[in-house]
Amino acid sequence: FLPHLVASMVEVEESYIMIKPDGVQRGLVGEIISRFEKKGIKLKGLKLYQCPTELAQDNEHYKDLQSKSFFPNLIDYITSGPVVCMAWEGVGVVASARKLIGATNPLNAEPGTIRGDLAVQTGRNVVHGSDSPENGNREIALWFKEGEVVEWTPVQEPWLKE
Ligand code: IDP
Ligand code: MG
Repeated sequence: FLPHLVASMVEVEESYIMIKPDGVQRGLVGEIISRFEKKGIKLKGLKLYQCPTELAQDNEHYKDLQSKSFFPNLIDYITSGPVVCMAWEGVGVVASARKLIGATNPLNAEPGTIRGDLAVQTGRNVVHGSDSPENGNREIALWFKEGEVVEWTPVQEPWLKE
């Protein structure tokens, strides 16, 4: 395939991005949102939310991590203060958001990524991003209520897509 053909096959996806309590407490909300905004993806949902402990424990969100030794700490961490819940849409947004976020362990995250620039520990890695388009849809449905995700057309769209 020619690169432009491959690029045109990547689909419009949704990613659930969440600024974790450390990002909010450290005053990094604007900095983190601006990195996604500048990339040219579309913000469709945004709210500050205090996640209740019961919800975090039963929540489908971290279901695959329930058996891990760090799970209780993860629940304490994620419920320790408000988080910023976001829904972002764009072509290939799931993978591109993960690249902007960087590796799970901030010590392995490249400079220029959010975790590489702004964090030092896996247990305080400031931001979450969906790991597949399926999980993007699933997590947005989990964290947002009906009517909280907005469909709209940014005026800059012709300047982002040819
Ligand atoms: P990801 O956030 O990069 O997708 P996952 O493996 O899905 O990484 O883990 C989810 C979250 O669980 C991580 O972002 C981190 O906050 C926490 N976590 C993962 N592994 C560890 C660990 O070994 N110690 C403490 N926290 C961890
Ligand atoms: Mg993950």
